[in-house]
Amino acid sequence: MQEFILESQITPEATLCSDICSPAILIVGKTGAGKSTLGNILIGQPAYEGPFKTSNSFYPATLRHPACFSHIVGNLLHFSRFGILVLFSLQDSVSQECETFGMFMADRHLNVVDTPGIFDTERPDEVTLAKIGEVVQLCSYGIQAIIFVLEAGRFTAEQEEVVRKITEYFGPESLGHTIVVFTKCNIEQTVDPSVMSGAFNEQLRSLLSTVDGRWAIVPNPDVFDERDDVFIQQISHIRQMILQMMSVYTIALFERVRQTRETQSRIIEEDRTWAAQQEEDRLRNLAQNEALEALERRRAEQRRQAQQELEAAAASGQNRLNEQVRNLETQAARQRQDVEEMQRRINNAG
Ligand SMILES: Nc1nc2c(ncn2[C@@H]2O[C@H](COP(=O)(O)OP(=O)(O)O)[C@@H](O)[C@H]2O)c(=O)[nH]1
Ligand SMILES: [Mg+2]
Repeated sequence: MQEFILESQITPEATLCSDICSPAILIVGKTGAGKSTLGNILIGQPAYEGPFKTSNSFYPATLRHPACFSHIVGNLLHFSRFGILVLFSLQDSVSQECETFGMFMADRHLNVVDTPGIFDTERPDEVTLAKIGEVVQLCSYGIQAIIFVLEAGRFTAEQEEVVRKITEYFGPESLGHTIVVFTKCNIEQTVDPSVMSGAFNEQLRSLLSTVDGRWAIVPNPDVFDERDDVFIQQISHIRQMILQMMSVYTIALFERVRQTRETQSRIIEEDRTWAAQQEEDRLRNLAQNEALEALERRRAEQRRQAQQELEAAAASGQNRLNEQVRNLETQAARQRQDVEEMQRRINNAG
């Protein structure tokens, strides 16, 4: 039987992503996986009406929380400048930012950070990861745990891609701080997690072994009451795993991962620029050679034409000369005949 951990308590100075003055628990995963719902449950608040806004959140509920209230008032003022209150825009803007709420868990103060979803249709993953990176920079007390939220069911190629992207972003060491949790499980799986694990496929088993088998089930709040033993037991299991992490994933480590990633990106970029330059040079040389060859061909053609014209001119000059010679010969023959005729007449007259 698991040892139950006392309900956590949301701290009065709950904040929206500022001043993260204790170790953080990052909740990451795909949009709609159930991250915000889990965030609320972890800080001991109603699943859909806690300060983390879920797709089910309704504004009057969130307005009850003072920290959300000030944030929302800020948004209202912003929108009211245009003379219109677009309430649903608030939800859009809020869900795309990281949100943080502090809490005590077994006398330790921790900050739960809900992050925008990877694979969001609204914006590219690079932007989402950059947002997560910004908030991680604020976690000067390190990251106690990264909770990876996956929807139960077949472990899809897309989920595998989410895991790859996040692991690549946080670096391989982060796996030592990762807990995989499954949402949207059925009653049978939630009551008896071995039903769930019995159906894990090879890829999922391999992922879970990289996180030292840290996985848990988030009970469906639509089915299980927060006071239900199954609910308490599963959430306590998650809290226990969080608290059992020996060290925090420090920002220095994240910084190193970030620098390595940036160096790799720079090298890739430099390689790409170099390859592009090479290609440009190759094309320029090719163009130059082709231009030279074309010039050479044109000159050869000009020379050939000139030669032809010369020969044609010479040939026509010769013809004209031959014609003149023939004419002269004809004239000479005629004159000889005339002389002979004249001679004959003279002889006859004599
Ligand atoms: N069936 C089921 N639905 C859930 C569960 N957790 C969250 N949801 C629903 O999934 C939707 C998205 O939840 P939300 O926490 O906003 O997801 P997020 O985008 O990852 O923050 C909401 O409609 C929730 O009601 C769960 O364990 N089971
Ligand atoms: Mg959310």
